[in-house]
Amino acid sequence: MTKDVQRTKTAEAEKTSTVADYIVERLAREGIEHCFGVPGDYVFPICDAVERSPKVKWVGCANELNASYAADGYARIRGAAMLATTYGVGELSAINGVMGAKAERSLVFHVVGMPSYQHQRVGKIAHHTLGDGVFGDFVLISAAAACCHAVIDPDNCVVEMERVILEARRNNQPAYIVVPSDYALTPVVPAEVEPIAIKSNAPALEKAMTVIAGRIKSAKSVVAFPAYTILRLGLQKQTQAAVEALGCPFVTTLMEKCVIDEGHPQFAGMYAGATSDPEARQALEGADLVLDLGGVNLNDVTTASYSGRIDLSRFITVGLNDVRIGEDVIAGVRLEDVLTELAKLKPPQAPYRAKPHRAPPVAGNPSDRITMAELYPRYASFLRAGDTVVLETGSTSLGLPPMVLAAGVRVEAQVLWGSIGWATAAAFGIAIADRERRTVLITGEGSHQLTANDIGAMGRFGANVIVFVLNNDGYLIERGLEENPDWTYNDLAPWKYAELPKALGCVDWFTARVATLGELDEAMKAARASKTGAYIEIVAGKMDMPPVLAYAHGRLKAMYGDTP
Ligand SMILES: Cc1ncc(C[n+]2csc(CCOP(=O)(O)OP(=O)(O)O)c2C)c(N)n1
Ligand SMILES: [Mg+2]
Repeated sequence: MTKDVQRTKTAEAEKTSTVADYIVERLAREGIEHCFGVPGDYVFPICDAVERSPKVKWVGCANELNASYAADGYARIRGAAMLATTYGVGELSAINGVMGAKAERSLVFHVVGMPSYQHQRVGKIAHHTLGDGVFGDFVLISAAAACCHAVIDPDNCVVEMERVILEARRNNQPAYIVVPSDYALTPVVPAEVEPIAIKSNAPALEKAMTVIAGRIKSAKSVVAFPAYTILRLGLQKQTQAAVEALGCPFVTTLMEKCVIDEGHPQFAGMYAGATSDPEARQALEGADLVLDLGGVNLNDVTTASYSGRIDLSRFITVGLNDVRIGEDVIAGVRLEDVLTELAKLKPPQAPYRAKPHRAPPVAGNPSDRITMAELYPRYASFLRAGDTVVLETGSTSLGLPPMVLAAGVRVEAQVLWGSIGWATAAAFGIAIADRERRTVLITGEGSHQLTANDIGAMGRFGANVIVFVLNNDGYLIERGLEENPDWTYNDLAPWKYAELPKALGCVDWFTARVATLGELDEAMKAARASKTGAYIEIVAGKMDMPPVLAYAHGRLKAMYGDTP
């Protein structure tokens, strides 16, 4: 940051009236234009500052959990998001979503208003506390869901905001900013801040590149393995340039689906353990050198229950802030800088050419009942350039990924944290973050029941999402695991899903409940044509599951019996 910017910052602090205004304006400078949240008296000063701000708009959600998911979705597209909740009751409801953002490296600034310093100082018994005059407990809980936190007062405001923003940016994880309600209304004390740019340490970068270049040269086969963090940091173009300069094949797991278009000639396919695309499995497991770009998450979901044979000693892992080669760690190296350096390599004469990946054929008769075998190819042919598809945990998050998707489709899913209900609210945040693209939500009805009330917020804020709700009469992904598929805990209240948009205040949405392929095809056409939101309830068989799910279930049962 230049001296000019630094001076501007101090000047801004001086002319900004309150701590609350400063926090909002400073976050606006991070590119944030919306604040998701639910108001409450302790956080009123922040809400009021948002209302006053010409840069940040308030986006009210039905509850704090939804707001946290929406903020996560927004941050994935914009690079950062703002979430505002009240003390205790509000922030604790948001924790699952903020913790998920931490797990999946999505930068949410969680701003919370707490009881006034005046009341804290004399130990008043206050609402939203345990009635014991203790005020710090919830701060510790919320802080655990962030990578850094600050308790703001007028004196530390400028310095602490810089510190948490820097740290949150370095890790691309949430920051928790809590401010007592009286301090929020107090004028901020100007301070000189020494800005620290996020960049690599030059000798460390040089050392890392020497090691990487050496390993590339000596390897008989190289594969690039871009991580989900590429999406979070918006480094897709740089990654593609690096992969093209390397000329090697690249593979992705379902966490990075479509990070580079699946039609790219170097795309060897999706890696998912033993259920991988065979070409992808060979490219990854057979490679002498795996260039992990961003820190791929090899968990039970991405590896089909650890079913592959991955040799981590062949990995070079380029993390956000370091490079790991076996036991050696080179710290102070940024992922984006490594990508830029890799892109300078001279591409080989004959880069890798993968077998072309084809979208599966759409089949079946119009009068046929909808089956998973026919549904997923239909989703694949429905999705097109400019769509951002948001996948929910459940049978859908495993059914869609094996489908090859069109160029220009973006996929978002919460694969590691896997908290159901995420996709509905995250789709809302994603639609708010980018109105140029069409957001398409694909969810199971059980997950949808957790957060469906913010379909109302989609209508209210003109977020024209296309929603597909798979109604298979319960929690299929769980039902399939059980010895007895009739255990009642996988049953649900039989909602009339297609009636929800109207009941929740969405005006002129296209809605349909479809049970045959012909009805589905017609509804898809109408949804695509709709200028408002669209909502399609798909009625499907109770035990009809996509093949990958059937495999994963068999594998889990083999590993754990009936208690995963
Ligand atoms: C917050 C949370 N609670 C519980 C679970 C466990 N869980 C994982 S998937 C699932 C059911 C999903 O059902 P549905 O959305 O109907 O999808 P289906 O598999 O039926 O297509 C449940 C309860 C979870 N992942 N997250
Ligand atoms: Mg279901």
